[in-house]
Amino acid sequence: MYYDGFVPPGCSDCRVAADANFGATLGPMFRHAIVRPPSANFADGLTRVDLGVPDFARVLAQHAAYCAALETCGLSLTVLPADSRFPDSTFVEDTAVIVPEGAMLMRPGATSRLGETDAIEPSLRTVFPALASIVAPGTVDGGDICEAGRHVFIGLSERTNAEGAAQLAAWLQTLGYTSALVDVRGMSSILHLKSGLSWLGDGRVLLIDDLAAHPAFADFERVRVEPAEMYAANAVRVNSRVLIASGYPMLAQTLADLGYRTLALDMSEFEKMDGGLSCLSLRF
Ligand code: CIR
Repeated sequence: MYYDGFVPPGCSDCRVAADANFGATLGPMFRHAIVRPPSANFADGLTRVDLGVPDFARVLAQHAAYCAALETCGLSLTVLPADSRFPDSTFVEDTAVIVPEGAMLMRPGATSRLGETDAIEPSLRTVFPALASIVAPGTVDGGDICEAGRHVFIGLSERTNAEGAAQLAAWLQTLGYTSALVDVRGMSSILHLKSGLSWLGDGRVLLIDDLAAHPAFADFERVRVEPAEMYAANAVRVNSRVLIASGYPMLAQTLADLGYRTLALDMSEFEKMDGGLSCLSLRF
C-alpha cells in the first residue's frame, strides 16, 4: 500500500509497523521514504558496467519488492510518478541529502540527471520548507554521501566535485554535523562512495578493501566485504533490519554473526545500470 503524499514526521496517523524495533541498537531510524518507480526507458540511463540490458518486467518487480521491504521495516512511502524525461530518475537518492534537522537538494554531476532535482523539489519542500541547495559550479550526487550518526562521509568522485563537497560540508556544519572527505576518484570499481561503503549504525561501517585503510574510518569498527562480493557493500540499515542484495552469502553470514537481521533483495536489473539498494530511496 502506498501513500500519495507525505505524512509529516510525527504525524499522528503515520504508519509505523510493529517491526520498527527501535532502541535495540543505535542505528539509523526512519519513518518515511520517497521512491520513484522506473520509467519504461530505464535502460536508456547511464551505466559503466557491461552486464546486459535490464528486463523491464523484472525491473518493476524488483522495485516493487524493494518498496515492500521498506514497508516491512516500518516505513510509509511516498511514491512519485515514473518520469521518462529522466531514465535514471528511479535513483532518487542522488537528488538530495536528508538529515533529521533538514534537507539539501543536490546538483547531480551527470548532465543528463541535472533536471531530476527540479522534479523532486516540490515533494521535499512539503516536508522541509527551508530546503537548501548545492549551486553551480558545485556538483554532488547523493550516492556519495554517507551519514554516520552526527558525522558524514563525503565522497569526491566523478560526480561530486570539491566545490559541491565544500557547500555540503558547510551546510551540515550549520546543523551541528562534522564531515570527512573520502576521495574515490582513483577507484574505478565504484561509481559513488556508497557503492563501497554503508553505515550499519552501532559505530560500524561496512566497506570494501579499497576503503578499509582510509583514515576517515579509523575511529569506526570496519566490517569488510569480501572482494568477490563487492556489489553487496551497498547495503541499507533501516531500523531493525539491514537490506542487502541477494546472492552474497558471505556478507549475509557476517551480518548475521554480528546480530543483524537482514532482508535480501534481488537487485540484478538495477546493478546493470550501476545502481544499488541505497539509490532507490530517500529515507528520513
Ligand atoms: C547513474 O549512473 O547515475 C545511474 N545509472 C546509477 C545511479 C546510482 N545511484 C547511486 O548509487 N546513488
